[in-house]
Amino acid sequence: TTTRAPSAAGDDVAKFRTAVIAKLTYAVGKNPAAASDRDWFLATAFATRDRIVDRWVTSTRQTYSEGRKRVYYLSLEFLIGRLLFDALTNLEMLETVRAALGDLGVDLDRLRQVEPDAALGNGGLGRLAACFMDSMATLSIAAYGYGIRYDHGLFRQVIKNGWQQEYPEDWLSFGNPWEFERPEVTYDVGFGGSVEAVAVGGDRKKQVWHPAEQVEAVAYDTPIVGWRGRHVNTLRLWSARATDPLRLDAFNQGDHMGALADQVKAEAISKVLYPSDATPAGQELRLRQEYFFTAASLHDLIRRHVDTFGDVRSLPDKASIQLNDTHPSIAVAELMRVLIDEHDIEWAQAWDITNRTISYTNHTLLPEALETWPVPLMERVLPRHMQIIYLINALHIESVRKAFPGDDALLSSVSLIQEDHGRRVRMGNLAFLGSHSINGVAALHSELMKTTVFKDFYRIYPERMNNKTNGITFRRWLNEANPALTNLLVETCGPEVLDDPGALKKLEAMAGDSALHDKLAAVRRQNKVALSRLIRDRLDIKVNPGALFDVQIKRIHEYKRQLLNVLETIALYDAMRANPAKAWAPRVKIFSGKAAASYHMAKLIIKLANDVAKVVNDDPTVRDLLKVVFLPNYNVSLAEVIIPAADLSEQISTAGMEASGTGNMKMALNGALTIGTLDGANVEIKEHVGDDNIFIFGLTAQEVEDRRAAGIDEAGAIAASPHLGEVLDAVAGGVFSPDEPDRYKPLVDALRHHDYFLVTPDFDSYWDAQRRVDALWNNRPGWWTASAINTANMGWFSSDRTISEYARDIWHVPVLQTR
Ligand code: DL6
Repeated sequence: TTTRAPSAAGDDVAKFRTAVIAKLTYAVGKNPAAASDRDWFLATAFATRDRIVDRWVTSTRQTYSEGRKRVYYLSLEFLIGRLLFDALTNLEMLETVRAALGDLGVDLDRLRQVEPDAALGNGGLGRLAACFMDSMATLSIAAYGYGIRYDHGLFRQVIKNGWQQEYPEDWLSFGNPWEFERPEVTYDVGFGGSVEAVAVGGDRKKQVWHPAEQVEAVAYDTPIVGWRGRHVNTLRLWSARATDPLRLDAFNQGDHMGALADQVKAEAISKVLYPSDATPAGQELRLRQEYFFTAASLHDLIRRHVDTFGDVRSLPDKASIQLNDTHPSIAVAELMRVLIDEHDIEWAQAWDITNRTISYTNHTLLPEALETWPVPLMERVLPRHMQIIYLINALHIESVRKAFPGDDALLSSVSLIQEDHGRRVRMGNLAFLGSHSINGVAALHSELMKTTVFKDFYRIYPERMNNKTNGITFRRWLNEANPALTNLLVETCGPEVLDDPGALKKLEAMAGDSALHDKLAAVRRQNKVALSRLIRDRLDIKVNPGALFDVQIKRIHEYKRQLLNVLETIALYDAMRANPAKAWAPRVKIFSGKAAASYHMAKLIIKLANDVAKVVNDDPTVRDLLKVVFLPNYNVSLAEVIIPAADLSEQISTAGMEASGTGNMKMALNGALTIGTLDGANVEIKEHVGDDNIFIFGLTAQEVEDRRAAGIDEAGAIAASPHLGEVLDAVAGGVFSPDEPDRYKPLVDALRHHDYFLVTPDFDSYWDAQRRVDALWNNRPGWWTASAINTANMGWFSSDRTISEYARDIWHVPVLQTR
C-alpha cells in the first residue's frame, strides 16, 4: 500500500474537482448551480472513466505487443450492479473523489444511490460472471467478457398485497456513462434460410448457407478495471440492429407498422433479459439471443486473432473460450462452421481446434435448466448448424460404439439428439463434447455431475471433468459493501489483507478476544442500523437493530426452500406466543428475492412470506421478539446493504440441488454464521470455518437420493414432528389468508403428498439447528468468536483464487502474482 503525502493528495483532489466541473459543463451540458444529483453522477462517472481509459489502452497494447493468449468469457448474463464504487475502489480514488465532490457541496454517497443497478442477469450465474470480470482484470489476465446489452434487464419486482408483480426495468433511460458505443464494430448475424451444396472442383462440394435474415450486432464496450488499477479488460456487449432500419416503400404507402416490422423483429433480440420460454415464440427468441451473441463474439475474436497472429489454426494457443453454462453452447457448431465454411479447414482439424479452444462450466443439475431445443426449430432457425450437429453426432456415436460395443443405452444417453418426446438437440451434450474441460462450481456439485447429468460422458471422457469452486470478489463484497469491517480488518491483520485474502487468517488468533468482539459488534450494529432504516423507509416496519438478523436472500425457488424458513417462522411465532416470557433470542427474519414470472409456486411462497409477515408484525405479543420482512426488488445494490448487516445466513437448499451458492460466501466473509445443509459450497465453507462455527442440519445429498428412491413418507415425517403438523394445519386452514382460506392449498398439498424438496423430513432438524443458533446468540463471546473465525477463514473463497485455478488448469495463461 502506498501512503501519499498530504500535498499530493490535495493536488489530486483539486485535479479531480476540475475534471468533474469540466465533465459537468462539456459532457453533461449543465452548470453547477442547475445540476441535479444525476448530472453530478454522470460528470463523476465520466471523470472516473477518463482515469481508466489510459490504463485500458496500455493494457490492450501490452497484450498485443507481447502476443499474449486471451480469455473469452461468453455469458448470456452479467449481473453487474452499480459501477461507480467498483471503479473508485479499484483505482484507490474513493477518498480523493469524496473530498473533491465535498468541496463542490456534493455528497458522493448520495450519487452512489443515483446510479442504476445494471441487472443483466438472473442470479448466481450472472453475478459470478461479474465477479470473474473483476478478478481477471485484477490478475492481469487479458480477457474479454462477451454478452448482450439488454435494453431491459431483470424485471423490477413490486409487491402488491403480498403478490409479486413484474415491471420492466429501465437501466439505460438516462444513458450509461461507462460504455463506449462502437458503431464501427458490427457483424452481420444470419438466421434461417437454406443450405446449398455447391461443387468446388472434382467431386468436392461445399455447403453454402444462405440466411433468410441478417441482424446486425453492434458492440458496446465497458472497461473493467482491476484492483489497484493494474490492468483493464473489456466487457463487450452486443446490441441488435436491423440491417435496414425501415422499409421506406411500405412507409411511403402508409403502412407505418409494416415498414418497421423487420426492425422490431431484429431488435427484439437485445430487448429483454430472458424472455419467457413458456411459448414457442419465447423459445425461438431465446435461441436467437444465444446464437446472436455467440456468433458476433466468435467473429470478433477470430478477426482479432487472425489480425494479430495471421492464421486461424493457432487459435487454441492464443485464445480460450469459456462457455458460461449451456447458453453459448451453439459456439461449438458455429466455430466448426466458420472454420470449415469460411476458412476452408478440413473437418478433423476444425474439430481439434474447436475442442482445444472451448471449455464449459455447468451451473446446475436441475434437468429443466439444461437446455434442449426442438429439432424442427433448430432446422428452421439455424439450418447449417443443424447439419453440422448431425455430423458431429454421427462421428461421436461411431467412436462411442467402437469403444463401448453393444451399449445402446450409453449411445442414446450421450447422443446430441434426444429421440423421445419429440426430437430435441441437447445443448449440454453439445457443450460437453465440444470442450476439452468441463467443470462444476463446487466440489460436491462437480462430483454429482459425474453420477447424474454427465454420468455417461464421464465414462467416456473422465479426464475432461474437473471442479472449480466458485468465489466472490472481495473488492465489492467486503471493501465496498462493508468499509467499517474492512478498516477493522486492515487494523487487526495489516494492510496486506487488501491484496492477500489469506492474511485474514491472522484474525483467528485473536478470535476469542473480547476487545475484538466489541469492535466487530459495533461494526455490525452500524450496518444493522443502516438496514433498519432502509426497512423502515421502504416498508414502514420498525425493526430492532439489537435483534438477530436472520437473512435469506436469493432467487425464490422450491429447491432453495424459502418455504422451510417460512414454516419455521410460523412455528417459532407459535412457540413465542405460547411462552413469551422465555429467554428467546429476538429475531428479524429477512427475505428478499425474485421469482420467475411464470413460476406459480414460487410466487405463492412470496405471498405466504408476506401474509405471515402481516400477522406476525401486527401481533403485540411478539412485538419485541419477532419481525418478518420481505424486501422487494432484490438486486446487487440491495444485497450490498443486507449482507454486511446479516447475523445469520440461510443456505438451506435440498442437499444435492444448489450447485454452489455465492451469497453463502458473501455473508460468511462479512461474519454472518451459516445455517445450512451439506449442499453446494456450504460443504467447503464448513471445512474452512470448522464444524463448531456453522449450523449444519438436514439430510445429506446421498440421503436425499435414498429417500426419494424409497418413497418420501411425508405423513410419517409430519406425524413425527412436534411442530410441523400444527403449522401446516394453520397454513391450510387459512390462518394467514382469512380472505381466501384455500390460497395455500397447493403448497400444503405438495408438502403432504409429494414433497420432492424434502421440506417435511428436514423440518425438525432445521428447527433444532435454529435453537442452537438461539443458544449461541445468547452467549455473546461464543457468537463473536465464531463470527471472527468465519471471516478469518473465508480468504479461500476469493474469486481471485477461483480464477487463478481456471487460468492454471483450463486456460493455461499466466496470472499476476498479487502477493
Ligand atoms: O455458479 C454460480 C451459480 C451457483 O452458485 C448457484 O448455486 C446456481 O444455482 C447458479 N446456476 C444458475 C443456472 N441456472 N439455474 N438454475 O444460475 O449458478
